[in-house]
Amino acid sequence: MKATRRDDPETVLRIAGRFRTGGPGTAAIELRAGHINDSFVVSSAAGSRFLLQRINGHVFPNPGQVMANIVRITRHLEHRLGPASARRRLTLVPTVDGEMWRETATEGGSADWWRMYELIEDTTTELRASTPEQAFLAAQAFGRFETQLVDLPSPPLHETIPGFHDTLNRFEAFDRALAAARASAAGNDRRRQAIAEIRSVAVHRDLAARLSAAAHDLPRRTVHNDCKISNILFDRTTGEALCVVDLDTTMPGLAAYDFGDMVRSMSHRADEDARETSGARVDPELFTALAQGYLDGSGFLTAAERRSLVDGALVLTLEQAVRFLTDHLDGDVYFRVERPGQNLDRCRVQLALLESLLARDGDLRRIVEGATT
Ligand code: GN1
Ligand code: MG
Repeated sequence: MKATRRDDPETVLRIAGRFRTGGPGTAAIELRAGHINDSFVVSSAAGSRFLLQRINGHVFPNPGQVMANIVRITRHLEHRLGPASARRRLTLVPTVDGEMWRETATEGGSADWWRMYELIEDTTTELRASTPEQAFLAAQAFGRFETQLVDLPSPPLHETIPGFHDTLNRFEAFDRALAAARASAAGNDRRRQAIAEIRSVAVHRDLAARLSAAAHDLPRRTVHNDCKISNILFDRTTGEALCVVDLDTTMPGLAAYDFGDMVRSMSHRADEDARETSGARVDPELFTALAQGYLDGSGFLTAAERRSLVDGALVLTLEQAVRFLTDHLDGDVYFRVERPGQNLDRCRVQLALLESLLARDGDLRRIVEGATT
């Protein structure tokens, strides 16, 4: 029998054929986007294109809950935005059996979980905000997305990754990774490469409790939880921020998580995995655009939530530094890497940004206070 790679186009097309694509698939091309799931663009003979994704079962312990959430979110957005809004929201493609996802068995005996979306054509994605205008549009789109979910009928969405933004817990996972790294030669090599970063996260550890300490004052809302610019589709012609994508971690959380993620990913000019960190400094113009865009799009924040936004930026940037560092120590098992040391580079970018956020803490708070809604 011919040996097939797990993801050769034939295999992917066979899986795509189990979804209602209106005709056989003619091509499947892997899209190297995101650090977690595997994505393929599938073209059909009828000329439509689709996004087929395999959910990472190591990261999402319960893919059924992920999909149950996404079914609820996409239906709610369709209902709220109306039938003419197809480019402004994700649309799941059902399987030929009328299910919203499909499970396949792997050679190792475990299961793969697949889902398909209609591809929204004539859009572009960005890896970082190139202008304040773009940062404003992205932040406004994430704010609007939260607004659209304010009246999502109960019950609350499933917590697809428990404790996702529990920063104290993230530090505990880091402690475990550090202890485990000390116990092996390869682990010790990785630890030695990261001595400065290990020190730096220890220095800032007190910040980890900042949001949880204020949480009694902060309403839990349905938030996106991964507000980076690459999760927005921009219209290729008009540049409009059309659609928020990546709904896997949309679940109950704090507005400060989302704003914090926007700042950590869009308030500076460094790529997430830049090898040198000079661009990882907060740019007040980008930051102002983010605050204005988010406040404009969300429009529902309480005074306490508004006061928590800069703390969100500090905590989320630190948390992401700790997550990348933990994965470096673990041997790159969580975030996809293309080269050795990439997670350590990612961690360095976050730490450099954190230093600059801390240095301008007072300015940033004044910007948020002064931002008009
Ligand atoms: C991961 O898969 P992707 O690239 O959308 C991660 C986020 C991180 C982000 C950093 C489930 O998102 O939490 O902030 O990378 N998602 C998960 O770029 O861990
Ligand atoms: Mg994501």
